[in-house]
Amino acid sequence: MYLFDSTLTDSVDLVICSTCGMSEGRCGCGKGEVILSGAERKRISKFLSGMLRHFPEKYGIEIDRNGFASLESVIAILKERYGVGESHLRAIVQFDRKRRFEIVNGKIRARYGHSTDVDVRWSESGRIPERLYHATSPENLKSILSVGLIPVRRREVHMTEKPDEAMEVGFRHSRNPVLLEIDAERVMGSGIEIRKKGRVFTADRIPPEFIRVVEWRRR
Ligand code: HQG
Repeated sequence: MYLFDSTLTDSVDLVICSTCGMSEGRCGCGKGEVILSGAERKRISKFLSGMLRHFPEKYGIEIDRNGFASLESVIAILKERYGVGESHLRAIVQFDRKRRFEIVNGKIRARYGHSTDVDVRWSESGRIPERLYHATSPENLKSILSVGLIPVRRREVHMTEKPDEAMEVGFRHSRNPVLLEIDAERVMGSGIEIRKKGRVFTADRIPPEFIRVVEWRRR
């Protein structure tokens, strides 16, 4: 039995201070200024996810084969829509708890979650946990236990190391999600690649024999 205890949130203010630099919530000396409220930060982050993962053409930005857009083009759009600039974008990226975005050499991309045709077959180095978690709505269970986890509308299946983080996702789909444990070691042993992308782990598919339902209740 797994005891669920929710603590994750990205809706804390982002603060800049001449002494302490950039921080989340109050800075060390307390003199910092809020550059983005928690709500603004969340709104912009959701917009970025939508644009970089699903609808770049809607906003006229070009995404390369690896999912990168020029930082300049993204900043221009954020300026127009939200009146914010590069420092705001960098703060959003830096403090994102799920490490959703990555800035490299003047370009930005979403690490995961795509529905568009970008090359998703890359992985950060680092350990792949032996067990991974995914939570879903109860209506999906029968199908998942029969054909496995498939990407549905996205390019990959998404999993997390921590059951709590999977449950956060599950609650977006259902008030009473089903928690699934994936035997990642056996998945990889069967020749299916598992990729690490920030705090998220992805695969092309997870066959049903490596999936088990975990009972849970609130702490
Ligand atoms: C389900 C968010 C029936 C699957 C999250 C899920 C994640 C099946 C839904 C990331 C199935 C797809 C992705 C099958 C899978 N039969 N249903 N065979 N196989 N499904 O939104 O994992 O916060 O595409 O269980 O944190 O919920 O936005 O996937 O319920 O990391 O950064 O089909 O998006 O990231 O739903 O979420 P989604 P997801 P952000």
